Amino acid sequence: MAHASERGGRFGPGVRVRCARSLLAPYGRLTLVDSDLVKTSKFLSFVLRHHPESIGLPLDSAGWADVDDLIRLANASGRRLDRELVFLVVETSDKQRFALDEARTRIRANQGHSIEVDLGLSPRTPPPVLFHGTALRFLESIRSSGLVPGTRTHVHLSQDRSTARAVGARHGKPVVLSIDAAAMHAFGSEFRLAHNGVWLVAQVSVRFITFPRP
Ligand code: HQG
Repeated sequence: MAHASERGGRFGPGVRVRCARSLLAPYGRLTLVDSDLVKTSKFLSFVLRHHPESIGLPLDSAGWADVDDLIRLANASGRRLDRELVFLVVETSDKQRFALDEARTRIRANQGHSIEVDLGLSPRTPPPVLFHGTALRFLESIRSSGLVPGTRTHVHLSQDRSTARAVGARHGKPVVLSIDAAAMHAFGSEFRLAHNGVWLVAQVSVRFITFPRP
């Protein structure tokens, strides 16, 4: 579900599969299908955001893992992985979930962690209004406790309504909340912009949330 929007991607619906095939053709992996990319992306998210220990993968304090370690340990745990597939998933991720360092020897998740990592993001002034996509069934709880990060390290906010709606739809009937980011910032909340355009905050108090009218 978390990766449902991988159906589209920045190359547009359907294009990524053809793209993947042509990119991988020199390696003889003509049978690669879209679901390989989605499955691998989910696996990378699981390992790099949440459970590196599941395959014994060392991450540094900034969340970076050695690509060769990742491939070796993934294969040892029964997950078929090679450099081409890793790079392809990074390059075709619609939400730019992952980053490679310049030498392409290290990889990390751009955001979405539940483990504590220092992404090295400085606090920034946010746009006056940001959006949070959630599901109708969470509204009652959000009205009483505000937005909390749950299993992640941060609450995720989007710059536009349509992105927020897609995020909310992962959980059920989507609802888009408007967040008074200017006021939060004025009251001292720190905002960080992840490399993939997601805004990260520790939490959002109810008083900064505008709920849609029923
Ligand atoms: C909700 C995806 C009850 C919150 C997306 C959300 C995003 C509350 C859910 C990224 C609550 C947590 C993160 C409260 C918040 N009571 N429910 N007080 N406060 N919630 O998945 O924001 O595809 O952890 O509204 O694109 O949905 O994984 O967070 O519905 O950037 O790459 O609790 O994940 O990216 O759900 O999504 P999540 P999220 P990926």
